[in-house]
Amino acid sequence: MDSIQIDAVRERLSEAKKIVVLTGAGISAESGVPTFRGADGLWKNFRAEELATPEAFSKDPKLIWEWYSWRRDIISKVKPNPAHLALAELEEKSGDFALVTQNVDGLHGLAGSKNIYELHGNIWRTRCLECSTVVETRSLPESGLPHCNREGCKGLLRPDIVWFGESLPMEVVTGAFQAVDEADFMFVIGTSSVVQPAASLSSRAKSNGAYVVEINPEKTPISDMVDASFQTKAGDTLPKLI
Ligand code: BV8
Ligand code: ZN
Repeated sequence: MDSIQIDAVRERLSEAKKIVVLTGAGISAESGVPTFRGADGLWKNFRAEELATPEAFSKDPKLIWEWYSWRRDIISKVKPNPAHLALAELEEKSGDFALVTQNVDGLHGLAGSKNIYELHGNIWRTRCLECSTVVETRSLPESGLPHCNREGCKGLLRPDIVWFGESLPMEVVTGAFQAVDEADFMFVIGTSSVVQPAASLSSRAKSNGAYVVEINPEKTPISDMVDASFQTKAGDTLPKLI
């Protein structure tokens, strides 16, 4: 990775008025959380697209809760990595900063980030199918399915996560899109940029004149469109830039 590009991006970053960051599963990879489409992305040979749907849940809620409890177990044992921490530090130093994440692992919040838009929900929250109450549910029953403990309601709980085919929470989308529309600098870190509408945010920022920087060891559909692309791990480059 050439130091000229590092200096150029550091320069741009220091002049930025409104910074927006989009992250995906890749930023948590160095914490030990499997990504969705990487080599370690499978669980019992299922792909996320087959499990993360309302149809899959209504067909076999036990299987889907097994998948989420497997992921919860992994996430409960990991901690934020230098990339998460660098973003929290950048927010501290910046005036106007927004972090838009596709991740549901909550690691950005643990790292100290404040202004976070969780586009796809959060793995630690559950939502009742009957009364729609959303609560943080750290532990799941040893056996059987989790049910609502609100007075008089016995509804089945589902993860408070946006599945394929489901719309994203309006207030989160509105806030995230506004941050992207106003930004003059955008980081896109650790995402394969295939899942919509998150994947459209980088070109949206670019068309508004923002300087867009991608950090991803692999090329993605946006790599040729961005202003600077570091084909490295987030943990290697982000701390150097910040
Ligand atoms: C919606 C929750 C409509 C699950 C997730 C065609 C057919 C069918 C559907 C569609 C279609 N075209 C568009 C759609 C819609 C669909 C979609 O985009 N499908 C894709 C697959 C084509 N989108 C939706 O359904 C969305 N909803 O559109 O609603 C609507 C509108 C109005 C009213 C009603 C309905 C909902 C999308 C949300 C789905 N939920 N997650 C869960 O997490 O349990 S998506 C899932 O993928 C995760 O959230 C994940 O965050 C997201 C994106 O993946 P990435 O984060 O990018 O992770 P990935 O593994 O792919 O890539 C990791 C990257 O990191 C890699 O590039 C790798 O190189 C890099 N990396 C690895 N190590 C490092 C690293 N980078 C840096 N450092 C490292 N160390
Ligand atoms: Zn309920």
